[in-house]
Amino acid sequence: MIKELDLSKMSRILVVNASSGPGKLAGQVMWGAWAVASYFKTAVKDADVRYLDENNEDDFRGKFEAAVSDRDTVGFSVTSMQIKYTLPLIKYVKEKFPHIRVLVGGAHPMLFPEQDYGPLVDAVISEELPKDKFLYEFLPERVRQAYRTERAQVITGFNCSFKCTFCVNSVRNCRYEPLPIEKICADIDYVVKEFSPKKIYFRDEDFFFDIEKARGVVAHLLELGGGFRWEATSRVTNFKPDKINDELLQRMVRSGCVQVRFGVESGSQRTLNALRKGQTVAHVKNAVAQCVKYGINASCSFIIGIPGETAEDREETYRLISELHAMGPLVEILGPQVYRPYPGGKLFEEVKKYGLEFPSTFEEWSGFYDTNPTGSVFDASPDYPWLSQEENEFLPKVWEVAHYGLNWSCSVNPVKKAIGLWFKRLHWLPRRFGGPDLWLFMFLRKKLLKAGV
Ligand code: B12
Ligand code: SF4
Repeated sequence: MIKELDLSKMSRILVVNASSGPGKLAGQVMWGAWAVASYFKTAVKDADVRYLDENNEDDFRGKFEAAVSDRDTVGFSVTSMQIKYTLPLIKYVKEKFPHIRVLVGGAHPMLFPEQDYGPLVDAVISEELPKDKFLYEFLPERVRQAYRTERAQVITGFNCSFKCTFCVNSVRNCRYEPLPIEKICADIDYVVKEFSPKKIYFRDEDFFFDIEKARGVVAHLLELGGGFRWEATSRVTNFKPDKINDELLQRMVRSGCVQVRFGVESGSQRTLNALRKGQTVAHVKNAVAQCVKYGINASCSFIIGIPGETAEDREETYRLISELHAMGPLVEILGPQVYRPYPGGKLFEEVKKYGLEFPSTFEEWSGFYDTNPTGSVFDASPDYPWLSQEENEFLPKVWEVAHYGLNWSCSVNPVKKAIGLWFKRLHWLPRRFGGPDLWLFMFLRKKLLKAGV
């Protein structure tokens, strides 16, 4: 048992997952906090456990204040980006109810167990709690709604056995952990019965790593006889004769598979090797071609702006993007997004050598993402010392050109298609990542998105 976590002192527990940015991740499942609430509910005798996820509640603050008063323990699940939104809640608890025990756990405490968490935090849990139960009573109504109308999620495995340098798994002593097939099948059955979803996303860092498990899931879906589509994430290296072969691909399609997501990252073999991605450009082309052959959408995500990457490496990425895009409308390009050095990962340690400074206390972390561009996904204008001033300015615009110029150019909507072809000809092909038309388009697009159009 984790020594700081004395279950005998806990009875009325609140588990909180605060926001990670100004926008809410509405409809998303917060697996860590959900696992923790479920664990407390089953491990603590007669426990009264409540669960609040800011992403999925209206009037979160009001509900939080109402829920806190009669608790003896409040546990916060924190990634580094959530500290800013978690710290004010911790301060509220300790000011009003100093007797309540405040726990923090999650990605940040796992990465920084020795950091100074200040006098308000009673226990820092830097280990995983058992994650074998996800009790549906804690699933927020907004997530239930997303399960019914957009897509449901079923977790099929945890972690990954690879050690890509930009990923948290490179500094965690972890291996891929599949969930038992009986458990996955029971979960699928429950989700299908309860939510009648149109689509299921199998949450797994590498769904096909354990091919027997993946085959078991496909067999179960075939037994169920369809009625919904499904999607999953895979490494491209799983597409080989003894794993995802033609026979399995046919079964996948018959069972409703519509999308496989790939972390392609780069078209430069040099960069892939530097990232220790354990894949070749040939693996990427093969996996995407196999998906296209069977009518499965291949979603390919890319990163640029990685320390050590040259303009020629980037050009190789653009060329691979063009080549995959030319395979047809089933290929979706995600990014290329500028590398963001989130804490965790060997590359994060590398970038410190360039002089980037990161906070050393929990309190300091809470202000970090206000001034540091790595916190925001799309609006970031980085100031990375390993990039030139020009690169810092134009690299964040590359995804805009790739998305609108390539994905939109295949759209069935004639307006989107026309805009897409414009961007493809005038921006993507000449590699022109700027200009007044791009600025105006993004300005209008943001306004329309904000207005909900
Ligand atoms: C699935 C996933 C998501 C999902 C769901 C997130 C969630 N909170 O569940 C979505 C897509 C929403 C998501 C979004 C984001 N993610 Co994410 N995500 C992951 C991923 C791949 C798996 C997490 C997971 O589900 N694990 C399974 C659950 C059961 O385990 P767990 O979360 O670790 O929780 C266990 C322990 O931490 C502990 N624990 C957790 N909370 C608590 C609380 C208490 C009180 C206690 C005692 C214990 C405890 O017990 C849990 C059970 O064992 C991880 C990578 C990884 N391998 O961890 C990245 C990861 C967590 N994500 C990350 C990032 C950066 C993001 C985003 C900021 C991305 C973005 N730019 O928008 C957002 C922000 C989300 C947020 N809430 O902060 C980083 C966080 C880095 C950091 N230093 O904090 C990670 C580590 C990936 C990376 N880059 O290296 N993500
Ligand atoms: S990036 Fe993907 S393949 Fe690499 S370690 Fe992380 S989860 Fe595994």
